[in-house]
Order: sequence, then C-alpha cells, then structure tokens
Amino acid sequence: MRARFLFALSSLVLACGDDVSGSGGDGGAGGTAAPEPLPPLTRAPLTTDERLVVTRAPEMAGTYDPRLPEDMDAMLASGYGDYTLAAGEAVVTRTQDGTAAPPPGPNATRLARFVHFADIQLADDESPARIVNADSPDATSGAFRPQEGHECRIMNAAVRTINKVHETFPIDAVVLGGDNADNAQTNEVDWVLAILSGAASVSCDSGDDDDPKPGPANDPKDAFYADGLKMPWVWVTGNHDVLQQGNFMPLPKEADYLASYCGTGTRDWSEPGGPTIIGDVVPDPQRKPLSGQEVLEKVRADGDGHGVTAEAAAAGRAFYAYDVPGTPIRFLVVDTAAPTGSAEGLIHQSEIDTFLQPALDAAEAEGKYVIVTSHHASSKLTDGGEFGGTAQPDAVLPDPFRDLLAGYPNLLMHLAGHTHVHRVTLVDAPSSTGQYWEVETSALADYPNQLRLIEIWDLDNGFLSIRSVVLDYQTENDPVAEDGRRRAISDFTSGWTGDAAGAADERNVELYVPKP
Ligand SMILES: [Ca+2]
Ligand SMILES: [Ca+2]
Ligand SMILES: [Ca+2]
Repeated sequence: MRARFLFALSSLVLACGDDVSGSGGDGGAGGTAAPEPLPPLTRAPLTTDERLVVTRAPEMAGTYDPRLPEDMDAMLASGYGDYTLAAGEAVVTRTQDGTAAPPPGPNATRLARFVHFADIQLADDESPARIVNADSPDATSGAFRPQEGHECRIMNAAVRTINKVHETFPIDAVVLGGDNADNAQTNEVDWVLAILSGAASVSCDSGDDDDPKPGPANDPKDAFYADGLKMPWVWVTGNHDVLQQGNFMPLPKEADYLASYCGTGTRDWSEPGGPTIIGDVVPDPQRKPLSGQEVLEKVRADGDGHGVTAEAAAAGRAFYAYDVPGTPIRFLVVDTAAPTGSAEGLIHQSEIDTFLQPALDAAEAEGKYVIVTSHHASSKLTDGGEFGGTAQPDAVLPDPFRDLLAGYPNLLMHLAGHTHVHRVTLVDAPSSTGQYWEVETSALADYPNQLRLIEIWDLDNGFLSIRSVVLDYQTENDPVAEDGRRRAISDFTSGWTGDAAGAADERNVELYVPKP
C-alpha cells in the first residue's frame, strides 16, 4: 500500500459571476480578462464503447525521474505518455454465490444512476509544506506526481465529462470518495468547491502569479472557467482532507504552511517546467491549514451543503445520510479519516452507536436501500496507531464493522476509495450469515485517472444489481488537461507509480444483490 504523502497549493477562487481579482491573476496575460469557457464536449463515450489503452509497457523505475522537467520532456517526447483508443470492455456479471446470474425479468427498472469521484488529491504544488523529495517508486509514490500541477484541469475535465454523459444518461448525483484536497489547505478546498460547483475563474496558482507558458489558457497556472457539475454532489472526507500529507495533524504545523522556505521539496513555477526545489518560496496566506470543522463548514456553506449537516460541521466529522432525490437509495456517509493522525482508517465505537447503527436501523425501517460510503474500505480500519497516529481505545476494527454491515439485507454495498485501485470484494462477514459487496474506485489523481458510473437496478428476478462502468475523462479542446493525462500515464510507464486498473471484473461489472 502506497502512503500518499503530499502537500498542495492554492490561489484565488471566485464564485460564478465574480471578477478575477486578488493574488494569482490569470497567468500573466494582462491581469483582468476573465477566462473563456471551453467549447462544449461533443462526445463522452463510456468504456463499454471505447476505452483508453496505454501503448507502452511499464518499466522498472530508473531510466527517468519524473520530478526533473528535462526528464519529463524526454519521456513525453519518447512515447511514455502515449495511448490509443480501443474497443470497449463488456460488463461482467458476478453473483454472491458464484452461480449463473438469472436474466432480468420483464419489468427490470433502473432505480438510480450516480458517479463515484474518488481521490482527486487536488494539490497546491507550490506549497512549502510539500515533501516531494520523499517520493520514490515504491513506498511513497504519492509524494510527487508529474501531473499534480494539472489536477485542477484534470478535475475540471472530469466534471465536463460527467455533464456530457448526463445529457445521454441522466445522473442523479455525484458522490466524492474523499482525499478531495491533498493537504487540508484552505486554497485546495476552495479550488475543489469552485471546480465542482462552478466558477467564472479558478486559478490554481499560489504564491506568485506564474505564467510558465506566456499567454492565457495554455498552462496549468493560467486561470480557467469551471462549468461545475449539473447535478447534486455529496462530500466525503478522506485523510488528506484533514491531515498534513494525509498523515499528520496539520494545525500545530501551521507555520510550515505559511513559511517562505521549503526544506522538503516543492515546485517552482517561475522556472521552465516547474522544477522541484529546496529553498525560498513566496508565502501565501491562502495555504492556511484547515481543521476538520473548518473543512466541513466551508463545504456546508457552498451551494446546497453537499450533505454536510450542522451537526457534522460542528463535530468536524463527516457523518450524514443523503437520500438520492427521487430514488429509494440512501447514502450513509461515514468519516474514516483519523483526526488523531495516520493515513489509515479510524471509526470510534461511539460513532457507530450514535450514528451508523441508528441510521442503518432507520433506513431499514423506512424501506430504503443503503449504500454505506467512506474514504477507507473495511480492510483499512485500524486502531489509529499506525504511522503518524495515536491508538484509540474504542476504535472499531474490520471484522466488527463488517459484521454490522452484513446484518442489514437492505445494504447494497460499501463504496470506498483511498487505495487508488479499482477493486471489488465480496465481504464474507465472520460472525454473520450475510455477505455484501465492497467496491473501491481508483483515483482521479493517478493512472488510470478514472471515475465509476454506477447504476442501481431492480432486476425483477429476485435480485437488485449494482452496475459499474468506469469512465475516462475527456480532453477535447483542453490541451492542459491532456498534458496532465500524458504526464500521469508517464508516471505509470516510467515505474514511479503502480498499476491500479484492477481486473476486468472489477471495472465494468454488474454485481447481483439478493432483493430483501
Ligand atoms: Ca498564473
Ligand atoms: Ca505560483
Ligand atoms: Ca500561460
């Protein structure tokens, strides 16, 4: 398991209709002109119809170092970022007992369609709180990503793709997977909200206003127009949203975030290619780290609040129920980030007693189908005492958590992120006769940079089903997002990050669930 050590940076974020102003500017292109919206996408094929296939086999790390601009340029020039578009991948059907899936009945009905949008890890890549020199091809491959400066544009491209799919296949809601921001910074969370909710100008450029490629709309430090999602979206907290590097309590280290010197490696976009440096940086108050309460207060203040209740914001813990409008589907959002530090998952027994179990009981009594969603999968729940953390006496470990969930026949699945891998597990709870599906979605931050489009069906044959099709983001007329895609592929083909694409039956897959 990779520890995802990262820090990020910021800049200005404006609500729709606001003028560009303040630090950051618009890429040195004259200062005040608002960025133009991109032309609408003309297509957004599902991976059942067309999929992106990397053309170069991944190699052992060693030939190139993606942190070096000259190496990155050499990789892109020699095909490390190349891909082709291939025929689609069929949906594989899986049942819990392994028997053949009965065909749908004549009145099979789709109950809901939503997108799982996990591990964006939107990073202020100029922050002095970053530690890119800790990156390596193995244990800490998330400390640096050659595409990290491009993640705002990759995320914006993903939003545009979801909106395009929505025109053909209406989407009820988008559910985040946590690790939406990378380093619990104010500017990072502001960028996430602006890109998801829409903004006339977003500039993911902290410190000085940099313009690595002169002129507007041609580099990741230029301001851009954010369309925003055309449907409701729901916040889920991950360890990177509330912890320094996803591992450490950030507020005691506030001075590191606001400093004018970085001793652990960050990026300097005043130089060609944004080389990594140790040395002086331009400080930026928008890098101030946020507490769990402050993160949720910001989310709650944006738009419809994205599921965050007043109680959750006050507690700084993202526990809430979210009913998908017009459907019998209820998400129970569970906060598994450890406020006491550590990248691994933590739930207190008190949170089971006061939120999760009563919420499961209520949903069952109301006839709702439940999707429990959290950043960490059950296998990542610990006592909180892993690296960076403190052991908690009332931590809930994987088996009791699985037993709890397996006791509810109206539970459709547990949906998670964090591992950056497409994975589907049939959980066989140890002390229960029940089974349930646990579904993990890969990260938008890393190759394969995908989302999941998920449908819930009543198959009219005694089963419900969870139908997942992974989704590639589209970069038509969006050269900065396309540059980000190729950098992410290069990170994979150069051996600096692992293969997270999962098996075919963990990507496009229909999971049968006995109807309660
Ligand atoms: Ca700029
Ligand atoms: Ca800057
Ligand atoms: Ca520019």
